[in-house]
Amino acid sequence: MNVIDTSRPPERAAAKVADFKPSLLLSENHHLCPGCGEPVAIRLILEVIQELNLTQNNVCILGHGCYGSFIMQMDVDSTLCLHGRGPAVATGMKRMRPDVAIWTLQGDGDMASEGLAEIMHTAARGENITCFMLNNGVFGDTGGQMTAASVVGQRTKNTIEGRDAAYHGNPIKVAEILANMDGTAYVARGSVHNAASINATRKLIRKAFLRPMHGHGLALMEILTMCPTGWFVPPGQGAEYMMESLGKVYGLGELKDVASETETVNP
Ligand SMILES: Cc1ncc(C[n+]2csc(CCOP(=O)(O)OP(=O)(O)O)c2C)c(N)n1
Ligand code: SF4
Ligand SMILES: [Mg+2]
Repeated sequence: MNVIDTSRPPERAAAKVADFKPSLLLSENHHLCPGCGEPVAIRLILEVIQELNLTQNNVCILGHGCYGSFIMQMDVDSTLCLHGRGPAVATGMKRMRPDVAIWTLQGDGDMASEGLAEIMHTAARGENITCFMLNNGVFGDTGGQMTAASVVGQRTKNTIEGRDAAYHGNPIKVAEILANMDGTAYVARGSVHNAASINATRKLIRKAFLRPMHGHGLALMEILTMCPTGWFVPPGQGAEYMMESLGKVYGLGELKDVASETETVNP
């Protein structure tokens, strides 16, 4: 067996042996904060699109949030829409081009607060689109204010003593609501707080693209993402903080799947 001697420094410097960047990602640099989970989630989505052979056959509709800057960094046909209106815009596109994988990139502020009506009506109609909600429990882009998804006790810019259920209300769990609606084909929640969760989330994203492509209905893929800036924690503590707060309320895994695992896409 080849044993690496770790008792002294390596004789040679580490060398890059392969390019791991998905082709749809134009640059590995981004303008988001250190420790932000959104670039990880977006990269995963792009990797799955490539894996499924959908690179020439997908359109992204972005809402408004920090993730919006990725419109300049993804080699994907995309458009921005009004805050929360992604599922409505995606509906129009999908009805015009049923052969194309249409996906929305939204945040919890965008989907659970500003666009709750849009996602619910789109789910009820069973539109064959994939909707992503990057959930960090805050309006990150505007400074970390409370959203409908902030958890009870969570400190945000405008709930500095923590979200109080009696005063601010309880969090709205979009995934749980949609899983109980006719019209949704697939509902799952992933996370990007460590390598194992990233790997598990990749598998969920795959199904979230496949189910609508096979005409089963809408897929909602929620991904918990770190926002150390909005949570007032150092970047290195974001992952732990997330699982101690959002992670306790938002359980990970599949909430609904109407189809079999074996489906593939042949665009
Ligand atoms: C109708 C409307 N209201 C408010 C805003 C301001 N706004 C822009 S981004 C944003 C926060 C978005 O939060 P979220 O979707 O959770 O994304 P995050 O920044 O947390 O990734 C808000 C409130 C807007 N652009 N349009
Ligand atoms: S404010 Fe939060 S969501 Fe926005 S880039 Fe910074 S860490 Fe990411
Ligand atoms: Mg947010």
